[in-house]
Amino acid sequence: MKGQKHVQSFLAMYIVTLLVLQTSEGQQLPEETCTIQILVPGLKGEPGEKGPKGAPGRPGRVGPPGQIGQPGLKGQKGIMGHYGKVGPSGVKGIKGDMGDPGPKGPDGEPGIPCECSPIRKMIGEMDIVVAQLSSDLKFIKNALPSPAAVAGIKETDSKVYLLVKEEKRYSDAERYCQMRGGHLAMPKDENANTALAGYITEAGLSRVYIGVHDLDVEGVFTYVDRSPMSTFSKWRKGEPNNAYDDEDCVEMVASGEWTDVACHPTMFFICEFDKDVI
Ligand SMILES: [Ca+2]
Ligand SMILES: [Ca+2]
Repeated sequence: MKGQKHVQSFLAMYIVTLLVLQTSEGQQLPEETCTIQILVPGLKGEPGEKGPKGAPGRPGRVGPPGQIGQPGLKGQKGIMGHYGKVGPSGVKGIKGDMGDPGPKGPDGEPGIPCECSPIRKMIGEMDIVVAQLSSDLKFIKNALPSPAAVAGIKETDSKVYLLVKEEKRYSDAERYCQMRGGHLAMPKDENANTALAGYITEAGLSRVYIGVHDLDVEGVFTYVDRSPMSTFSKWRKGEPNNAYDDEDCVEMVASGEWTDVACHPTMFFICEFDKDVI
């Protein structure tokens, strides 16, 4: 058995040597390539010295996320940013005070001498007439939408009276006068009452509403502009009698006397206007 094992080892060495020779083909081999060397394994040697320190290993795996840190201290104030866009226009402001008067201008050219003082005087008088006519025209435009219904226009120093030949109830008559800037006629003294009576007679009328009533408090007559009747009245004898407990308005007859009558019948009437108002 021992001899057989020895032969096997020999054969193994032989094959190894052949393999070494085959791998050396193509290289510059020495002349003695045909020499066969038989290699026999030697005894196990002594352990070698400790080798040098190896290279560092590869990095380890990524660890788990850390805990949330504590909030840091507040930083310092930053520098001012850019200006923003221009905003929309504001509302219009209140008008300012008037400025100081400007400097005096240069003197004008001297005028042409003439004898024109009489002409100037005439022009001045015409200006006054024109102003009066303009005022009258303005009044007529306002007061006379239907001139055919007007029996006449009369005036005293302070009043203008309009005789209206349209039959209206008391309240409608007063409204008609108010729409034109006046009231039903309010005779407050003998002169005014006499003038009104004359207008009624001239116009051929027998009776008209005037601006007197006791609609607010029975028996207490006032003017239609709510001014009290203090010193003057012109009641006909036996009036006011509040007949049928239904007479709260007042008419003037052609003689100038007053009578309390009901307010709902329709009749002609007289409006009055203050001259300084028209
Ligand atoms: Ca009455
Ligand atoms: Ca009466």
